[in-house]
Amino acid sequence: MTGPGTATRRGGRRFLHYGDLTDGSRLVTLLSSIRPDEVYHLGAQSHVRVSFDEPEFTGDTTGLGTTRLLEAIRLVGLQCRFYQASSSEMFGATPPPQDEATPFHPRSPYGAAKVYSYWITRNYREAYGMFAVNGILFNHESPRRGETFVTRKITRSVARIRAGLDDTVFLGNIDAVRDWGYAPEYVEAMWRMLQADEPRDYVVATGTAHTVRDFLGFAFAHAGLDWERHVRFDRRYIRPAEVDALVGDASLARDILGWAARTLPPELARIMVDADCAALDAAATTPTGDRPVAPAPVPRLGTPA
Ligand code: F7E
Repeated sequence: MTGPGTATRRGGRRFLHYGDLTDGSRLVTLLSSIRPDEVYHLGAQSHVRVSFDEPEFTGDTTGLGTTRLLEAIRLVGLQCRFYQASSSEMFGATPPPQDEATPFHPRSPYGAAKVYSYWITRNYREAYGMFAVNGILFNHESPRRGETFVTRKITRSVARIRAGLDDTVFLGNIDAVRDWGYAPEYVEAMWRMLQADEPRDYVVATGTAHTVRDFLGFAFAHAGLDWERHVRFDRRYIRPAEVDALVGDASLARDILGWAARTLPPELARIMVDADCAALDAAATTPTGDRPVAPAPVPRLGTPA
């Protein structure tokens, strides 16, 4: 909610409301007029590299923004359920596998701000009895992923190289290990957390470990390309402190929520490459002015596991 606003649905229509996580009084007026049953707090300055350049803004939005939202709920007297988008970045330097009992050791202003938000969410649960939960989500991707995050940067480059529009993509540390899942499945996990009988915090992850190098292999190979011919190193993408390895253990989510990841990184890379290639092909055959600006829609979810 640092941008144009929140969405509410009444009578089949969706409303966007302006609001900002740095504007506490606006959050109060918004919540008192919407009176939601469920609040999914996903707003943040969410780019880890950018958080080193804008640490204060990141702390204000990603950290204090959560307190403003929780406090607005409390002041309005809402009985709503609250979801906090906590992050695997909170684990930072603590080695994998990481679960709900793993100690935090954040390695960026973003990770530190998320740790603050995690604890303020728990504090409102314990102090005021709010149904407030932390979903500790590991990296979750889709064709809608922002273009500056590494998976989408790669799949977009694959599409452009395949189309002859580019030849090279510049990356930083390709030895970093991540646990990449498919975002629509993770949204389902978020929803399940708010339907549970008791408020608890959950790790959401696939439990698989891949390097950025692996993801390059999956994405380029899907387009019949050799990534080593097209990838160059650029030190500007190196972070002052790196998170070397994140691999989640989502056993609790499986046992209590009945949730498990279904899409693993090789398939995820194929979904994203296909969407970026299709968007580029559509742009090439659509008259200027009518060109699509968004990537292809994410496929609908099947029956939950
Ligand atoms: O980087 C390395 C980079 O920016 C992944 C956010 O959604 O997930 C995300 O955070 C890895 C890092 O995501 C480039 O150094 C190499 O090791 O895609 P990313 P992230 O930092 O893991 C967590 C769960 C969140 O909560 C965050 O909000 O890839 N890497 N070369 C690169 N990363 C980027 N962005 N660009 C590169 O050129």
